[in-house]
Amino acid sequence: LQLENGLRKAVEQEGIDVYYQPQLDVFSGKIIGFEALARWHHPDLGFISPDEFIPLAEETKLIVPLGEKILFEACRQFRQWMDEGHDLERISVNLSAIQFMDPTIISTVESVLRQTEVAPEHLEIELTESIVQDSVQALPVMNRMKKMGIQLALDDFGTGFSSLSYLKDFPLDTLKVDRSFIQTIHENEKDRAVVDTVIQLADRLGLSVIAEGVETEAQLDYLRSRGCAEYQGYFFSKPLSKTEASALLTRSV
Ligand code: G
Ligand code: G
Ligand code: MN
Ligand code: NA
Repeated sequence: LQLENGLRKAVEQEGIDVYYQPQLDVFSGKIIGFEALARWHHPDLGFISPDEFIPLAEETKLIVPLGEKILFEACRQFRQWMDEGHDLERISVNLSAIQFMDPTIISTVESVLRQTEVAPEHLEIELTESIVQDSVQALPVMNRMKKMGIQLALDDFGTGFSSLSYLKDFPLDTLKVDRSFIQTIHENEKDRAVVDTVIQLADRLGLSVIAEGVETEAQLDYLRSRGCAEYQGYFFSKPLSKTEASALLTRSV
């Protein structure tokens, strides 16, 4: 309950920050975009992981106002970077199932894009499997987002109970290969087989692929050898504060 009250306060008082993890072109090494990730520095308890507070925000429905603030701030920051002359393709934002199923989601996204003047093509929404599993509810929302021109990515692909029918039936643009497969590429033939297959499958279906959780040069080399076009991970950078991310962009011009 203490944590819940703290979270409510943090949502009201802008106590939750948005961090940005660079996404890169595997071949050119260019920064093509960022994934927005929520960070909470509790005044007494210190850093609290999103793995802890996002589920709490979902239970308490605080995820709806919190998610809207994160989306707005991420788009506002993206707009600022573009205005500063950085040539980025996208800002990726995670949505939880509760946000996605909320009847206000479409008007929220429309309003944020309008206010921040971000073209919908630059916004990528990351969907979890728990969203797409409820296809009766999710599909119409996905279709409306798609029609608006927003990009849709399936996060943590390959974990849980991913069904291939999602790929066939849903208007997805991108698969995000879960980091669990990337991290043992060099130890585990089976993980290599999964990664190779996801890359080929995406290619055949006309989807983009991004590898998550790339931590070593060897992993990056492997992905390059397999034609995986994009990656993110600690090898290049952990998620950064907006100040750190801005400095990184300025340095890499
Ligand atoms: O940033 P980190 O890897 O610690 O995030 C842990 C989990 O929290 C990941 O599954 C990530 O997708 C989720 N997460 C981080 N930020 C957000 C957010 O803004 N919204 C939602 N819905 N999930 C987030
Ligand atoms: O579920 P989702 O993919 O949104 O989770 C993203 C989370 O993964 C973020 O919390 C981020 O901090 C974490 N992350 C990003 N890159 C790496 C990495 O290279 N290694 C590990 N272990 N975690 C990473
Ligand atoms: Mn994600
Ligand atoms: Na993921």
